[in-house]
Amino acid sequence: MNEGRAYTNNSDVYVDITPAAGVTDIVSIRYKLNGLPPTTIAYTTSFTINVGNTDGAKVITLELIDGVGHVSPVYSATVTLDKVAPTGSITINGGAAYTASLQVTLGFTLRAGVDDVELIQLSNDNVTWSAEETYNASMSYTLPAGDGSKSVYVRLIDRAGNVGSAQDSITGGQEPVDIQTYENGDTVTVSDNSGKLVRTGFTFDGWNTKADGSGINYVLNNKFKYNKISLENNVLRKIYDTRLFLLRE
Ligand SMILES: [Ca+2]
Repeated sequence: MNEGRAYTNNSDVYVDITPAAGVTDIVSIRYKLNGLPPTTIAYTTSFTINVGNTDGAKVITLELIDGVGHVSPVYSATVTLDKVAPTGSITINGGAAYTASLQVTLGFTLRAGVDDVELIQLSNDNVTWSAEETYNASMSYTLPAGDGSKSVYVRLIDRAGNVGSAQDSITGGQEPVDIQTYENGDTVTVSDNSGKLVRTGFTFDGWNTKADGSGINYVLNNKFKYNKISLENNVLRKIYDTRLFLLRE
């Protein structure tokens, strides 16, 4: 039944009959679904039973009957109907906004109660999908080459073949590096976006000392005095370390 698989998402369950060697006189099949009154059909080696739309175990018992009314032993098989697609989410590098490396870690979080994901497929464009592979909560992944916003889409496939999906994006590129060193009181000139950090839907507008844009803004060629005490650290370095844009939609 169900080609030997224990789970299905199809209400029409396939039943295949293989008589013992030499048995040629079967004329009918009598089957029951979950103990309900029996249905009798003409003998065939393959047929479907509609098990309805309610998820759960479906126990099918059947007997084979020959031309003179001899009835075989009862044969039984169980298949579990599951029509609920898994739901969950994906993160790239734990949800980081930016990456300077194409080598990232994907993390998957399944919604509470979802425990039947067996396989995944991945895509960078939601069109072309990788081959199915075994689900793990975390895996390494190589983003497509080039700077820019990268998306990873995932199909979460459960044991019955239901498919759920999730997606996350991350911005690729290199943080710019200012190779100069500064002493207290030196004038620092803010550099351009030489690392080509980009984010889809946004235009580069400058730098900010905080990830949420609530810090100090700096744009290209802004000048400021480097002050080790008030800024705690080399400001440029701090700006660059935050790997930020000041973004304007
Ligand atoms: Ca399921």
